[in-house]
Amino acid sequence: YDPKSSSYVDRSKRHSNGAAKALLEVMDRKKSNLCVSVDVAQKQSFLTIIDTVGPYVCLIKTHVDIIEDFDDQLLAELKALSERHDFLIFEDRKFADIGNTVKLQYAKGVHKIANWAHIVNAHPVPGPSIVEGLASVGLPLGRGLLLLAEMSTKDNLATGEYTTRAVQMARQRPDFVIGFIAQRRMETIGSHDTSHGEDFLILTPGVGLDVQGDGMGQQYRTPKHVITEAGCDVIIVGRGIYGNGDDVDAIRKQAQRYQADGWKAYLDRLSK
Ligand code: 5FU
Repeated sequence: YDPKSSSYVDRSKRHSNGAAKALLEVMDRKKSNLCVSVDVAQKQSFLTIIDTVGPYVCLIKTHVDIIEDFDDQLLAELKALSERHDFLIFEDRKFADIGNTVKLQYAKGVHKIANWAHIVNAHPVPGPSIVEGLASVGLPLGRGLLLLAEMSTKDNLATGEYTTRAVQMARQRPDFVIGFIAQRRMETIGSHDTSHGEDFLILTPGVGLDVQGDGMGQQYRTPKHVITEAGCDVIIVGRGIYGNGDDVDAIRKQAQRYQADGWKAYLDRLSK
């Protein structure tokens, strides 16, 4: 079994986790493997971008702690947009603490992330206890977790044995860990036999069509490289979509462009 040569919709049937299933189904339904990362500080701008790109994405990625005028109304509007435009929500929280602390950070505080984010992620650095802490909150709500097995930045430390250990941690909780933030497929890592039929979702940041980096360590690859060649599943694009000002027509055009490019890269991979 090779997830790289299987369709998103066929793969949805292999997942028991509701968030993973729902994501693969919406990707198929909307013909989109595009996740837009909406990293802006004002609520109005945040909601306008999401309303503009919503029809073209399978997933919206947030950093809710960036928003200066955050309030509960924003969450209500985000939820409404996710229903209107048919996308899931991924809060890029990058939990990284002991089980008890991440459990509190996930469920409580001002943001109450578990109430509205279908998917969150965590650094594997604390070991399996971080997954247990998050699962105690997320599993009863049908949520899914991604582990950060690799990063997109220059000279990052998530390589080699660290990446292998992240994959081993995921294998211990397949009901909750639905995949990885990574730059390539992970099933063959740790000399694992692919005949196990393992299927991870690989969500990949550091995607751009026009520039190679941002002068602060970010490194960009194209959808063709990420989806067709590296076999990842979802392209995560931020500034490539809204980085040239807040003209909604320009933002819409970029979202359409990345959606088309990402989908073409997926079809090319299937026909290989
Ligand atoms: F885990 C990672 C990573 O390795 N690289 C990233 O860029 C996460 N990101 C996030 O993806 C980062 O926090 C941004 O929210 C987003 C990329 O935004 P960009 O504007 O496309 O560079």
